[in-house]
Amino acid sequence: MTIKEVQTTCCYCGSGCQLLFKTDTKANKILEVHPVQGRTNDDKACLKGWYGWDFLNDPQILTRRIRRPMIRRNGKGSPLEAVGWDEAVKFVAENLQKVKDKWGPDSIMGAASARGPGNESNYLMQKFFRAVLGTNNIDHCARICHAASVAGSRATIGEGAMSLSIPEIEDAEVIFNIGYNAAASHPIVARRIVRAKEKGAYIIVADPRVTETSRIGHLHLQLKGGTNLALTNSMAYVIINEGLSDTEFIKAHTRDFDEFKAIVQDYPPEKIGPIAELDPEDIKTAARKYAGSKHSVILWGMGVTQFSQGVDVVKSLCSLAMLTGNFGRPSTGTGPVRGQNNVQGTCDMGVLPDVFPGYQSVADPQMREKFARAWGVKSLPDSPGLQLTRVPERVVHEKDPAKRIHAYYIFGEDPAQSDPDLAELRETLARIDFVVCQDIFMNKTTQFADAILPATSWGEHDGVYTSSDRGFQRIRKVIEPVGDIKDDWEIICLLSTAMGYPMKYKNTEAIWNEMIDLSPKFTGATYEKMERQGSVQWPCYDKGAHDRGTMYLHQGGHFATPDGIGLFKTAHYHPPAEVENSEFPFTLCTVREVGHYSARTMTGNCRTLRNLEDEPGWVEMSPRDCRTLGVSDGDLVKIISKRGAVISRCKMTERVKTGAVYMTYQWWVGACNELTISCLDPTSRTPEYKYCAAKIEKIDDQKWAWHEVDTVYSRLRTEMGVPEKAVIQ
Ligand SMILES: Nc1nc2c(c(=O)[nH]1)N[C@H]1C(S)=C(S)[C@@H](COP(=O)(O)OP(=O)(O)OC[C@H]3O[C@@H](n4cnc5c(=O)[nH]c(N)nc54)[C@H](O)[C@@H]3O)O[C@H]1N2
Ligand SMILES: Nc1nc2c(c(=O)[nH]1)N[C@H]1C(S)=C(S)[C@@H](COP(=O)(O)OP(=O)(O)OC[C@H]3O[C@@H](n4cnc5c(=O)[nH]c(N)nc54)[C@H](O)[C@@H]3O)O[C@H]1N2
Ligand code: SF4
Ligand SMILES: [Mo]
Repeated sequence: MTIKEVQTTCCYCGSGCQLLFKTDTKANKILEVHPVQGRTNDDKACLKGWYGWDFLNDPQILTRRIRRPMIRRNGKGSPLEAVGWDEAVKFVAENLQKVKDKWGPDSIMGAASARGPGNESNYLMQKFFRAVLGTNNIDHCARICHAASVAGSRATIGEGAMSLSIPEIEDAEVIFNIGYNAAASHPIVARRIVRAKEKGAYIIVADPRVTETSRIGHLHLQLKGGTNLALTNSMAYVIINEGLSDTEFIKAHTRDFDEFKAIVQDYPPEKIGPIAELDPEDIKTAARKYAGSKHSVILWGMGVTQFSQGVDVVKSLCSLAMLTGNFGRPSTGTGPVRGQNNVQGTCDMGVLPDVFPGYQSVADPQMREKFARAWGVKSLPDSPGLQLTRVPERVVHEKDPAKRIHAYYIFGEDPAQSDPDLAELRETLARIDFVVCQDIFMNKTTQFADAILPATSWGEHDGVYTSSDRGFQRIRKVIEPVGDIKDDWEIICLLSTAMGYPMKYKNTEAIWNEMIDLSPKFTGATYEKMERQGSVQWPCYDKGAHDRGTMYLHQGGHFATPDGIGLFKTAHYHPPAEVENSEFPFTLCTVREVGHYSARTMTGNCRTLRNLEDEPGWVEMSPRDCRTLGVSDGDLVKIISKRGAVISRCKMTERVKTGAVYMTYQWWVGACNELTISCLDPTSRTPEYKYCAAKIEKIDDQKWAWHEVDTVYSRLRTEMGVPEKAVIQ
C-alpha cells in the first residue's frame, strides 16, 4: 500500500476549513480524513468536514455520478445517449451556435458554480460567455443567496464582502447576529462566536425561531418573520435619540446622515414593538449594547437577504455600523457570511451579469477595452446581463420570441431543486430550446438537459476557493477520477475551441495567472503565496512577499466607495409580498439543517450523513398548532401553498412561534420549493424564500402517506438511474 497525504479545503460551506486526506494511491481509495490547522478553522471541522467526502465513493444512495457525456441526439423527448467527448462537444457547440445565430447572443443564459469547480473554471465560464458567446447573461447562486448583501453593501460602504475576517469574530465585544444561524450553517464560525462569548462578548441574536445560535446569545430578539427593517430602523432611532452615535466618525467619513435620521424617526421602539412582536425594552437594550462598543460586529445571513426587502435591510445594517463608528479596526464591522464554499470566489471571478473579474464594471468602456485586448476580441457586450432568477420571466412570461431565453448552460447548479416555485421553473426548463448541464451528479435539473457534460469533482481536481472572508485557499487533487470525465475548465476550453475561439491552458495555475493580472485587487495572490501563507485575503495588490493581503477592510474609516465616503441609507419597512390569510393561515419559512447541504447531491450520497436524516425531511410546528390540527410529532402532513403541495414529517417544537412553520430545503420528496414564491427584491433579484403563506393538512391515512413518500422517492431514484438498493451500504 502506498500512502499519500494531501491537504485541501472543505467543499461545503464558506468557512474554508482545512482537511488532510490520507489515501491509498494504488487502490485509489481514501483511508482517513481529519481537520488540520488553517487560518479560519484552527484545527477543527464540523461533521460535514469529517464525513462529507463519502460521495467520492459513489455509493448511489440518492443519485449517481455521471461517468460519460450524454446527449439527446434526436431532440427533446428522445432518450439520453452516452457518447464520446468529440460528439458531445460538437453537439453542444453547434446547438449554442444555432441559437446564437437565430436569436442573438442575449438569448443564451449561463449559470455557473459556487461549489466544487473553483475559481479558475468560473473565470473561464464568464470569459466564454462574454468573449465567445457575446453576452453578459452569466450569473450563479449568489443571486438567490447574498446578492442583496453585495448590492446593499456596495451602495453604502462600497464593497460587498465581509469587512472583517472569521478569526476576528472571537475578539469582538458585541455581536449582533441577525437572520443567521451559524450553528447549523457555518459551525466553525459559530465556534468563534462561542469563543467571543467566553472572552466576555455580549451576543444578540435576532431570529424568529429559537436556534442553536440564539441559545448562544444573551439576548434573543424573537421577532416576527419579515420585520427586520422595522427592528434595525428602531435600533437606529434609539442610538440617535439617546445620543449614542459617533458624531465624529459620521462627520469625517459619511454622507446623507440627515436623510437617514429623518426616516428612522418614524420607528420609536414603543411603536415597533407590536409590529415586530418584540418588547420595546429589548430593542433598546440591543441598540445600547451595540452602540456601546467600538468592537461591535454584525453578522447576517439568509434571514436578512432572502426577502423582497433584503437590500434595504443590508443598507440599514451597514448604516448602523457607520452610525456607531464600527468600521476600520480589527474585530469590528459587517459580516455577510457567504454561504457556499466558493460563492465569494464565483463573485470574485465576475460570474455576475454586471462585472468582470475583480468587480470591474462591464459598463465602463475602459474595462471593456482592457478585457477585450487581453482576450483578443474586437469588443465585449456593454449592457449588464440577465439575473438567473429572471429566466422564468424571459421564457414563460415573455410573449416576444425574439426576447426569450432559448439556451441555458447550467454548470454546477440544480435550479430544479433550489430555485423558488418549482412548477414554474420546470415549465421554464421544459420550454427552453436547448439546455446543457455540466455536473458531477445526476440531479433534478439534468432531467431537462439536452446534453450532459460530466465533470471531475472536488477531490479529483486542483484549484482555488475563496472563503467567506475573502481568503484564497488551494484545493488539491486527492484521488484519480473514474470514468470518461474531465475537469470543468477543460470542458469549457473544448467548447470554446469548437466554437472558433481556441482556449488552451496547461493547468489551473495558468488560468489563475491570467486572471490575477487582469484584476488589481487579486494581483498579489499568486499560487506561490497561497502555498507559503496557506491563505491570502484580498485585496492583495502586489506579488511581493511584503503584501500578505488584507485582514479587514475600510481601514481608518476609508470606505471602498469612489471617494472613500460611506453613504447612509435605509428605507421604510413594508411586510413581505404574500402574507398569511384565511385560506393559507400559516407563514412558511425555509432554512437549513446542519447535516445536509443545499440540493443534497453530495451529502445525500454520504452514508454517515444519510443515516442521520433522510426523506421526506421535517416541518417544524408549534405544539399549539399541532394540537389545533390534531397532528403528533413524526406524523406525515401535507403542506400546501398557492403554488404546490408536498408531504413532510411534523416536528413538534417549542422553538417556533404559533402560526409560523419551517422547512429545510434539502429534501427531494419534501421539496419546500414546490411551495415558495418567486417574488424578488427589486434591486438584487433575490427571492423571498423566507416568507410565504401556507396551510397544513392532517393526513388521516398515514400508511397511504408513507407509501406515497416511498413511491416518489423510488421514482426519483430511478429517474437518477440508481439501483433499487444503494450500491455500497
Ligand atoms: N427554499 C429555499 N431554497 C433555497 C434556499 C433557501 O434558503 N430556501 N437557499 C438558496 C441558496 S442561499 C443557495 S446558495 C442555493 C444553492 O443551490 P444550488 O447551487 O443549486 O445547490 P448545490 O447543492 O450547491 O448545487 C450545486 C450543483 O453543483 C454540482 N457540483 C458540485 N461540485 C461540482 C463540480 O466540481 N463541478 C460541477 N460541474 N458540478 C458540481 C452538484 O452536484 C449540484 O448539482 O439554494 C437556494 N435555494
Ligand atoms: N449544513 C448546511 N450548511 C450550509 C448550507 C446548507 O445547505 N446546509 N448552505 C450554505 C449556504 S448556501 C448558505 S447561503 C448559508 C446560509 O446560512 P444562514 O443564513 O444561517 O441560513 P438559513 O438557515 O436559511 O437562515 C438563517 C436564519 O434566518 C432566520 N430567519 C427567517 N426569517 C427571518 C426574519 O424575518 N428575520 C430574521 N432576523 N431572521 C429570520 C431563520 O429562522 C434561520 O435561523 O449556509 C451555508 N451552510
Ligand atoms: S464548517 Fe463548513 S468548511 Fe468547515 S468542515 Fe463544516 S462544512 Fe466544511
Ligand atoms: Mo447560499
